[in-house]
This record gives sequence, structure tokens and C-alpha cells, in this order.
Amino acid sequence: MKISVPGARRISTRTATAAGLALAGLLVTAAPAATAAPMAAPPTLRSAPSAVLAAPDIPLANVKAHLTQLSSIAAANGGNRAHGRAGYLASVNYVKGKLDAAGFTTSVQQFTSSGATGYNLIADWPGGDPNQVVMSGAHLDSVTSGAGINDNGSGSAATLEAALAVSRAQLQPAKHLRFAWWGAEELGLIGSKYYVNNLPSAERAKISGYLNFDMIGSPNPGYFVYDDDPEIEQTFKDYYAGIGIPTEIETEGDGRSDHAPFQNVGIPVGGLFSGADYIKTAAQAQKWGGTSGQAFDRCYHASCDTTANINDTVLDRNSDAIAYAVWTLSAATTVPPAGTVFENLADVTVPDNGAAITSSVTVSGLTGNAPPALKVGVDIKHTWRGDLVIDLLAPDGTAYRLKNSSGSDSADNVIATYTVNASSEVANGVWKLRVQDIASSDTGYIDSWRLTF
Ligand code: DTR
Ligand code: CA
Ligand code: ZN
Ligand code: ZN
Repeated sequence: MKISVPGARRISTRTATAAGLALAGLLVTAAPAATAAPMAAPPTLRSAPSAVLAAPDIPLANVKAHLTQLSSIAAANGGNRAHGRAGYLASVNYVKGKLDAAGFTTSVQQFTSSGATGYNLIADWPGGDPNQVVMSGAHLDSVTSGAGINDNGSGSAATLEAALAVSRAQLQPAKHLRFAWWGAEELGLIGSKYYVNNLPSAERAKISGYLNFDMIGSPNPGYFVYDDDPEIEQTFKDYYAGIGIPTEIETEGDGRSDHAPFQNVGIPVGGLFSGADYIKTAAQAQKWGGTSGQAFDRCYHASCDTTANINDTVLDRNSDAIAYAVWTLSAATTVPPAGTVFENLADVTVPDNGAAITSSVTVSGLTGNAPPALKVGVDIKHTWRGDLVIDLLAPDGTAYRLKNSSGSDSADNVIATYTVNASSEVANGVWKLRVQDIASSDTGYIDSWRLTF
């Protein structure tokens, strides 16, 4: 489809291939006064899911510091963190304190089980679509025989650190993030059952997925992914494929941890597991290392489930996988059709050693946020390009630096394509290219520039 707009060069349809899909994108141009002709919706074949805002690496040291704290709490409270014992409530208060300090909205839900008061800790990260809640959880209680560092300090600490990473990043995901630490899992999923049973159906319907992390640091580790919701499963598999670690489907877990109550009411679930009392096979030892013929965790539900009962590598990898899943699953799911281009062909003079000027492009007809790899093509004719500072301004005014000045760069012209992670920006709106010449005696102008979504 050719679109010509007064004052602009004829435009040919751009055909972009994305992940083997040929999507006929559209090149829409806007001369200064013109507004692009209404754009026929480009084919909306679902291209390969775009990458998402890069999740951070979760520092293993931070996760282990939480484990040390949980270990100390157990030591100071009769040697465990079990339901109904002082060590459990102390664990809740530790985790809650970290979350409150990080800006989460926390609440403690009480329930009674086996004659003792139990506690669920729920933490909401402000923002995101309240009708699309991505929830992550781990049981915080141990058995009475020990400190429960792998079962389930590992899941609790990694989930806590992922939440703190959200705060450090001041993440503004499209979907709402909620985190939970469950009580009395060891008595039969009591806390998570209580939460789900007391969640109104309208609130349940808002949970787009629940991710469960119970035993993710096992000393003789396996890399198991829950095989429940396909999208969640694939998300975890993508992460591990990205770091070259083979995974297996988790087969012993249905009903055996806190994802079960969510699954039982139709909420999509997923999660990670590094193994408990089952025995690692020779084939598993071949691909994962460790010891065949030995349990994944020989201290399962035993007093030796201490800070020494952790494999750092699996804990680190699983912690990073949690962050990846939280970032990925909470990102905007509507991405503009690949290959849609908006362009401004008007020449704009750049004042020599003067004020910055801008050239605008009005983006419309797209949905959701801009992609994490927004292409910004610039064509600036200017002698001694080292004079130039170039920024992209999003519709909300956020500036993304494309090029710094460089006194030594005496070459002419800036004809380049920059990639900007604009996934936190709404796609539609007036985007601007800002150019400033910060040194005298060389001059030039913006010839054209474009955005490719
Ligand atoms: N029931 C969990 C340990 C456990 C055993 N199998 C699985 C499978 C998936 C997650 C957890 C587990 C506990 O003792 O806390
Ligand atoms: Ca890490
Ligand atoms: Zn257990
Ligand atoms: Zn557990």
C-alpha cells in the first residue's frame, strides 16, 4: 500500500519480516502540517512475542542474606519456623519489614489451624492494571524439625528478592504485581487455601497467573518447571533455554504445594522446583550434574535443612528466572504490529551552536506500549557531527539520549538507526527528535527521521 502525504516523499509499503513472519508494515509519513492519512490497520498477524523490558539479575548474595536471617530466626525461636511457633511470626515480620521499606502495600491475613493462629503475608506493588494481577508466592513456614532453609526459605527469599528488585527498578508494569508468603503449607496448604477460599470470585478472576516457588535451592538440584499453564511454563522454559540449561516437567507436584488451591479454581499456575526426596537418576545427573542415586534434597523435612543445604547455582538461576517471569508476564501483551513506520521528511535547520530544535512525529492507530526495541532512524546532514547532541522525546516528555556530542568526531552527517527500550511509553502520541549543535562554525539540518514499531 502506497501512502503519499502532501509535502512528503512517496512511500512504499515496507515489508518487515519478524521471526519468519512476513508482516506488511506501513510507512506513514507526516509533513509539518499534514497529518497522516487514516491508516488502514496493518495485518495483525501475531508476530513473535516481543522481548520485554530486561529483567534484572537477582544478586545471589541478597537471597542468601535473607536465608541467613531466616536461619537466625529459627535458631532464636526453638530451632524452627513452623506454623503456630514464634519462629514463623518472626519470619513474617522480617519479610514484611523489607517490603514495607521498599514501598509495597502489605497486609497480614490471619487464620486458625490446628488450634494455632496462622498468617499469610500479602504484598501489592502499587500500579498496573488492577484487573490483571500477576501473583507470585512461596510458603514461609518450615516443618517443626528444623529451620526449613531449602523448604522453603529458598522460595521465600527468592520471591522476596524479586519483589525488592521490582522496587529498586521502580518498575511500572502493564499488569499489577502481587506477592505472597503463605502460612501452614506444611500442614496441608492451609494458608494458601484460606486465601483462595476467602477471595471473592470477582477478585479471583483478576489473577491472570499465580507463580509458585517451593524448594528452589536443593543441594543435589534438578531444574523442574511446572507443566500447568502453557504460557507460564513457556516463560520459564524460555529463560532456561536462554542460559542453556535443560529443564524437565515437574511431575511429582500436582497438589503438593501452594499453587494447587489457585489451580483448583481455574487460575493459571506455574512455578519452579529443584527437587525434594525423590532420587536423581543417572540421566538427570548427566545433564544437571550432581549425584545420581541420591535424593535431590537429602535433608527434606529434616533438621539438616540449614543454610548448608543449599546449592548456590540453582538458587541463583531460579531467582533470576523468577525475576524474568515477573517482568515478562506483567508486561503489556499488546504490541504494535511489527514494521509500522512513522516518518517526518521535513527539513529542520539546526542553529549553529544554538538552542535545541525538535521535529515531531504523531503516532496513532497503535495499541499498548511502544516496544523494548523501538527503532529510531535519523538522517541529519551536518558538517562535523561531533557538534551534535540527539535525543528522542516520548509523548510524555521522557528523553532518551541517542547521541552525545563528541568534539573529535569531525565526520559529516548522522545517518544512523538507534534502538531504544521504550516499553514503558505509550505508543500513541507525539514523539519528537531533539537536536542541538553545541559548538560553532559547522551547520546543518534534520533531513528526515522515522520511528519503526
Ligand atoms: N510439598 C512440598 C515439597 C514438594 C514435594 N513435591 C513438590 C512438588 C512441587 C513443589 C513442592 C513439592 C513441601 O514439603 O513443602
Ligand atoms: Ca543472579
Ligand atoms: Zn515441606
Ligand atoms: Zn515446601
